[in-house]
Amino acid sequence: MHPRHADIDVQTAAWAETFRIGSDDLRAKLVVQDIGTFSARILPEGKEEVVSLLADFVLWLFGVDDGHCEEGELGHRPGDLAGLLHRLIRVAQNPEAPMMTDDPLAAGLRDLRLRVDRYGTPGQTARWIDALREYFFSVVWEAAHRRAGTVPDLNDYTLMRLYDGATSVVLPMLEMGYGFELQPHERDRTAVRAAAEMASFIITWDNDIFSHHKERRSSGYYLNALRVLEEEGLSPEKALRTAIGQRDRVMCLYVRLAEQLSREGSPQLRQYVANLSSFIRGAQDWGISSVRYTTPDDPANLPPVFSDTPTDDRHEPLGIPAVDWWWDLVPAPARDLTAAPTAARTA
Ligand code: 3E9
Ligand code: MG
Ligand code: MG
Ligand code: MG
Repeated sequence: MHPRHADIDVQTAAWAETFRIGSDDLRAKLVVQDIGTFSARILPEGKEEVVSLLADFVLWLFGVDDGHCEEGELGHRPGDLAGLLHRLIRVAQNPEAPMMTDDPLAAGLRDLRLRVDRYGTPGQTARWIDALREYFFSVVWEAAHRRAGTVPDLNDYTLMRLYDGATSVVLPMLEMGYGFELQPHERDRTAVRAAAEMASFIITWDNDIFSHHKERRSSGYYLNALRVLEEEGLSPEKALRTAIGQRDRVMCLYVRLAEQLSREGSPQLRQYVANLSSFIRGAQDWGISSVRYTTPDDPANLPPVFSDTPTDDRHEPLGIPAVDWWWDLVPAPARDLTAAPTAARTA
């Protein structure tokens, strides 16, 4: 965790008040959810100003995701939501445009954009805005399901979840945090993009597992991997075991791919992969500890520690067409030569 986590957490609460992010009720909840600490876990050795920037940005994202999508009226009106989100993109692109001048989220976004300019390159700023657009696009899809009361199938859900957890929009800030720029020819390599997608999958599947208690009890529509699996006919217990097995299998693949990329890549790529790993771990540590998901009055029965043994370590695609190609990128692990004579012959 970044050593300045406590101060950063206090500053983020103050930032939310200054810009009046979310309704008074929502803001009162967000400011005690350790969002500054979350950012300090994601960037343990990052530049303090960027840790603070990421913390404010994550709080802002919850202002959108909780305030407009999951708890607000627009979450049931995908067309109107798309309009609002397009206007916000314009504010991020051209903060000087006299638009949404009375809107607190727009004012907060203008401030974030100024700080992104200070710590990022023009290319990183552009990517941050593009990633914001892909996050917005996915929450509009989610809103269409919310309005219809439908649950997407596992393939559609996986595709949506690679973006609607807002994980990809954090990635440019990881580079800013450590003051480097991954060059496009490396970042856009299929294997490097796959590593980032795997990190998104793991972070959002973990979130779906940790936030299920909170989400299931919400009065309205909710969507997470457990609900998708239950909708496909699994019992709640089997859905939980399946989701954990899926994230473990992707985690095993991610670990192998991360090693491969770190071995063959530039120093910047090594740093990027290390950042993805810190993001995964930071999201886990925050997810099991924040009062967002569990409180003494309303415990979510989350694990206090993590296992280092996967429940499922098979090097085998999950049967989700949108991501099954991930397994083509990494050779299967060498078999244990002592396990069985057949294994020894084929190894
Ligand atoms: C997460 O999904 C929604 C994002 C907008 C939250 C902002 C967080 C990040 C950008 C960092 C990634 C961290 C994650 C995914 C926790 P969801 O299920 O709506 O989050 P919730 O907290 O309500 O379970
Ligand atoms: Mg959400
Ligand atoms: Mg949510
Ligand atoms: Mg969740």
